[in-house]
This record gives sequence, C-alpha cells and structure tokens, in this order.
Amino acid sequence: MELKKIARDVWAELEEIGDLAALEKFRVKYLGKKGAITSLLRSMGNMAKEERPIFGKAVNDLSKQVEERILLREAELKEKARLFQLKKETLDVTLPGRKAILGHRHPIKQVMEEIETIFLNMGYTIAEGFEVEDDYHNFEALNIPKDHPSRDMQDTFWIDTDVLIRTHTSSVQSRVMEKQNPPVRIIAPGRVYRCDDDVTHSPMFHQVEGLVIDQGITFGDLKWTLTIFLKTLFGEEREVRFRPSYFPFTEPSCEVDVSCFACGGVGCRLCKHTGWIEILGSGLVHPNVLRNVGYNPMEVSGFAFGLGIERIAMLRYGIDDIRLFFESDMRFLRQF
Ligand code: 2NM
Repeated sequence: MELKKIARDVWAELEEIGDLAALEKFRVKYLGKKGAITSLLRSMGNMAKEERPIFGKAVNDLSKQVEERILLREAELKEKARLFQLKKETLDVTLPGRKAILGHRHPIKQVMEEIETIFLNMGYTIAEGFEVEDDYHNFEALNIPKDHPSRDMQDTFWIDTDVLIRTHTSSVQSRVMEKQNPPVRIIAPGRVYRCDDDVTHSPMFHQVEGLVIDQGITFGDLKWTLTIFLKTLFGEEREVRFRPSYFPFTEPSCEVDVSCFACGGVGCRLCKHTGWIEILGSGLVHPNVLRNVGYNPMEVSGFAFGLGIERIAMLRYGIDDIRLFFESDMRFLRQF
C-alpha cells in the first residue's frame, strides 16, 4: 500500500539529509502542494466511505510526525551551521599582534631641532628666508667681495646673473637686519646649496646660523654663548677652544673646536689625532655688514656664527659618507 511505502521511505530519507536546502526539497517532496503525503489526502475521494476516517487519520498522523521531524532536523542543521561558522571565525587572541612601524624624524632634522631648542631656550627667535636669493643678500650685503672664491661659478649654483640658490643662511640674516632694528637675537636654520659633491660634501646640506646685535655686544658674549651651546649639545665635560680664523662678514673671526667626544681629547681617528673637533665658525659682525643694513657700527655691535648640520650628525653618529643622509635607504634611516 502507498501509505506504508511512504512511511517506510520517509524516515530513511530524512536521515540522509545534510543541509537546509536538501531539507526544504524533502519537505516539498512530501508535504508540498503536490507532495506525496498531500496527494494521499487528495486521493481519499476515490475511497470507500468507511475506510476514509481510518486512512485519513493515518495520513494526518504521518504528516504531523514528518512535519515535527522536519522542524527538529531544521533546528539540528541550523545549530550545525552555526557551530561551523563560529569555528571558522575563531580568533586566537593569544597570537602576538603585528607591530606597526613607527616613523620618526630624519636624523638631520633631529640634530637641527636639538640646536633650535637650545637657542629657543636662550631667548632666540627662529628666522626663515628664501632658498632662491639675489647676489646682494647672499654676498654683497655680507661684505663678500667680488673676487671671493665662494662667488665663483664653480662654487655657487647660479640661476641667472643676479639670482642664485643660497650658499648659506646668512642671506636670511641680512634680510632680517634690513627690516628690523637692534636688538636682534635670531637663528636661521635651513637648506643651503654649494657646487660640491663627495663623501663629505653634498650639493644640498643644512646649516644653522645665529646672529646677535645689540648695544655693547663683545667677544665675551660670543665666547660664553657658544661655550654654553656646545656644552649643552655635546656634554658638560667637553672642552671648548677658540682659534683665530677669517670670514669676510666677521672681524675678528674664529673657529670653535670641542675636545673629541670619541676619545675625550687623547687623539683618535675621528679627530685625526689632534684631540679636537672643529664644529663652527663665528666672529664679531663686520662693521661693513652693519653699515650695509643701515646700522651704526658706533652704536651697535654683534656676533654671528654658523655650522653645518650634516657634519655634526656625521661626527656624532660616526657616519663616513654624507650621501647616506639623502638616499632614503630605510635600513640606514631606521637606526636613528
Ligand atoms: C659663519 C661664520 C662666521 C655669519 C655672519 C652673519 C651675518 F649675517 F651676520 F653677517 N651670519 N652668519 C657667520 C659668521 C657665519 O659660518 C661658518
């Protein structure tokens, strides 16, 4: 009989079902509008009257049982799918995280900011000017004569007969003095350009220059200012030495050395066995410079100094090739 066969098949088939889509197909096959069990109920019309109640009850019972089992199976499959999803999404919270690489400032910028901080703390102001300059502010105003070697085609990047990219940040200072009356107390950090390229020279490098102008400024002011600066930058235990020198924009002029911070002054490769390392140039601002910017050298005086940042960074970190600073090689830069 049809009913018995269906009742036999239905349970076996149900056991085979592995997912929700198959379960729905199964439901339609038996309980859908044209499903096997539904059709049995429809076929009752052709049945003898007295058989109908018994048969009808049997089919209804089966239908209910199948429906219940489908709901149970559905719940089981949903739970199975949920567990599978959870397993797929498992996070191992004990795994070490991926470390983000933190960037930092370029070593040249680090040294520059250190120097800026020292002078800001002494009451100086930071002044900036132009990288493209004219002959007057880069040379003429600073008492650099027409025949001075730094004016040579070989040493300066000329853009035009009167236009160049600045060879030092002194051009910032000639502009500040032009605009502002004493007292002046500034540092001028920035890029400068010279036609020079080897392991210790780069066509672009960085300078910090300083300038103080007021009534009664003496060589003593220069000495204590630069001594304090150098001891702050390189350590209290460093000796500082002033050597006579020559610059066109200062008179008298001197170069300033610190006792070698690699060997403490005994002599080594870094200081070329002299015990001293040259750090900066300085001097009392030449009266011609004061006159050029409209100051009266009988009323005011001042001192100025300048140093190259790359040189300081190379000495401090023991770097022997200046070009490493500008190659953007992260293996080099990450060390600072
Ligand atoms: C140096 C050495 C000595 C200097 C002079 C001036 C100015 F503007 F006052 F004339 N600025 N910087 C100066 C003096 C720079 O660098 C080695």
